[in-house]
Amino acid sequence: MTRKMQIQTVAVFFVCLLMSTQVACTQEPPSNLSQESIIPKPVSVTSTGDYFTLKPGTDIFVQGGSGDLLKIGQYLSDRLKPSTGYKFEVKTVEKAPRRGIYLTLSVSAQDTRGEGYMLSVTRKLMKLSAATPEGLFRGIQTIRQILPAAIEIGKKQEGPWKIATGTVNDYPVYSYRGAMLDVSRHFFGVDDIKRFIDLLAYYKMNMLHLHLSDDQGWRIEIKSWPNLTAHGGSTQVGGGRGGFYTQEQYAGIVQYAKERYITIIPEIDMPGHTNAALASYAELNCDGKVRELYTGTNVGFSTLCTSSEVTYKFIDDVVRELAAMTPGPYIHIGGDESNATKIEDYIPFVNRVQEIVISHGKQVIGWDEIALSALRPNAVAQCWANEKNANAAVKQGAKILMSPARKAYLDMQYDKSTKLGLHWAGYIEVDVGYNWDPATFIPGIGKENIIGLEAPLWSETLTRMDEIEYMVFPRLPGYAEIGWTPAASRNWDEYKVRLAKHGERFKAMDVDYYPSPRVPWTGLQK
Ligand code: TNX
Repeated sequence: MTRKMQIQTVAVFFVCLLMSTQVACTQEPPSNLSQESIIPKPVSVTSTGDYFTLKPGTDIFVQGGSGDLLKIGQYLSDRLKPSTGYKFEVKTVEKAPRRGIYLTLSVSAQDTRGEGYMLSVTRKLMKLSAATPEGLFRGIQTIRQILPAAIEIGKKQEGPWKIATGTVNDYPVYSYRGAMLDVSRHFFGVDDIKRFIDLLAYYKMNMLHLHLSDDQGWRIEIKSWPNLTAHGGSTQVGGGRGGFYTQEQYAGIVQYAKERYITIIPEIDMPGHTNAALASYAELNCDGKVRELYTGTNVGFSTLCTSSEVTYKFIDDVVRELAAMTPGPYIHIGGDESNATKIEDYIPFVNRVQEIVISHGKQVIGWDEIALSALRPNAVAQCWANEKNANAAVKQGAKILMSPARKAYLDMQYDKSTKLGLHWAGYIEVDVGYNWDPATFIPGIGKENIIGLEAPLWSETLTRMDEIEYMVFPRLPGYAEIGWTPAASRNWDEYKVRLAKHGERFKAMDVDYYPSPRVPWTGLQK
């Protein structure tokens, strides 16, 4: 053997050794799609034991040339690009490609309702089908959740990017699955709202209720009553500088939400919780005297002048402008805690405001107190405190939106040690927030009476986005699951293991969250 040959033999030996260890190192864990931690839990999942892998050349194919589908394809591409560093080109095709990611509206499954979707993953093709673009959008959230958590990191990561093969067949129980953000007590800017919308979308929620006015601040520009924001929006709880959304900014929020198949529900709270308006226009007060701006946190001291025609002209203008910039079906009229309004004034007031909302082509939602008046067909009562009110609403044929404070209020503290938030309705640990069923919560009110559930976040104690996140996570995924997954398939002991795995996703998305001791956190937690 010459010296050259000797060197070659040794080199080949080492290359082989290296290759064999590599094979050992990259040996795949068993693939099991049914074991993935998808929240909300899908209706059914089957596994076929192989892997689909995202690669530098993986493209996203959408069927037909529809703008909606191309946008959804682009949305998926934008989610996958930063961490993988791949291109994910979006291409239109007429029939299923042989490999890649394929989004199609040609669904034949009977079980795929409006928001339902079917995902089929084989070694070469990941096919997502739905009856509507909305269904495809929900299904994309499932795709994100069955990829490694690192897919959510905003910069390039090491792969491999594998997805277990099999099928998911999925659709929601309730059509209204939402959260509320109080931007009145403390103001939050457009970027915060957009981030909130993205987090809702990740858990397949479809409604965002914005509490746009209260005693402490008026947050939406109304062109016919400009002082509402100029003066009424200038402060917030604690006396700091407030803020408001111009109509253009609001339209931007609505559009951003729409692209994520989320409906914005604007609330103007009345006749109580109106000090910001009463401080902006003297004529809204029965005594004609303008009120001082308020920066405290008491409730129940303010009321519009229910006997004055100016009040109804004001409401008509506000609702007209709001309805014109809100494509969603609902206007929320508040109606809660009107302790400064006599009941004999409150009832005709709410009746008349309902007419105004209907005259502008919208459906009424109000807090459960509105059931004290004569509810119009299609009105929705949002049940937060009083079960009698909820029952009265159902007797009148109204539907119920479930937001019971002691289960679903995101501003309630987790336990005694939580620094942010309140506890007037109790402490809501993560399991407490998860363990209930809207369809059995109030005697006499069943699934047929309920449009869904909403988790409200009041902001008396919250001033920054990281504080919002801390109160919202990890409870929000639980509310999303209650709204999506059939009650019979839900179980805390099984859910908490799935939720634990989402800790890595919160970190990847840079979400501040409460590391509850009741959740067996794994992965990056330690
Ligand atoms: C009650 S819930 C309120 C809000 C407060 C909240 C604090 C409801 C309809 N009214 O004004 O911000 O409690 O948790």
